[in-house]
Amino acid sequence: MVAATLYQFALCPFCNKVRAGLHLKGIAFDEIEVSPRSKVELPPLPDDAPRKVPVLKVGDDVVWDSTRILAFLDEAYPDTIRFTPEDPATRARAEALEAWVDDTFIESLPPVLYGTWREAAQASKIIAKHSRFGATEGVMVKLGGPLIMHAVAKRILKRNDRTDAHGWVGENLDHFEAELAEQAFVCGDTLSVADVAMHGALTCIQPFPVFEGVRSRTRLYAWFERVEAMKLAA
Ligand SMILES: N[C@@H](CCC(=O)N[C@@H](CS)C(=O)NCC(=O)O)C(=O)O
Repeated sequence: MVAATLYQFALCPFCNKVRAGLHLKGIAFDEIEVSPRSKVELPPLPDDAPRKVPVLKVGDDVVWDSTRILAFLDEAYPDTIRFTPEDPATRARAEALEAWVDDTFIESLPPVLYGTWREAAQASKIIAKHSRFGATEGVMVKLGGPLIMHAVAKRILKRNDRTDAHGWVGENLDHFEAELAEQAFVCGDTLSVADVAMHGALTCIQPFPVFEGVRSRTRLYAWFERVEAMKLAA
């Protein structure tokens, strides 16, 4: 089997989505932690590709963007669990929910992680535990990261005309839980890209206090653990 390499930031929700996908498919992969400022570790990319993570390299294939990467994995590893539903209506719903996670849910996260100075300071300690940077980059990421993210969090709230960050995430969790309803997975009996995206985003906030709001929701947390168990079993 050709080696797969994931270029990532450890606490990036889009990277955690791809990591979830790789684990669920049982694909072994190496991880390269990319420096947020220079991104020198990224493999050569075409001019029209954004210099962002995640990027996945499998043999000569270099794929960027978490949504494209999950679709690529279905094609490149046909003997593994499929994320893209065959039925057109289910597929459309799964892709719409995946886009909602990427565009709306993930957008609402920085304000609850870094919205107040207290949260930003706490985040700095959590990031120090989870990031894997060298000395200089490490200081920048652990101290500079939360400072920058605090400003980003304020901009996000303003852009979305929101003042209550935690209330906003709560509404989003309500929305996903309502879509999940009594089903095993958000699009029915079978796992799809929508589950992979949401699981990745939630894994990313697992070390933060806001994850308590996930743990306390019985149905949502049971779903989270169901997907987690599939990752471990693959
Ligand atoms: N739509 C992309 C979004 C990727 C993205 O925004 N990645 C962020 C990290 S969470 C990034 O690399 N930011 C670095 C930068 O913009 O310079 C995906 O799904 O992969």
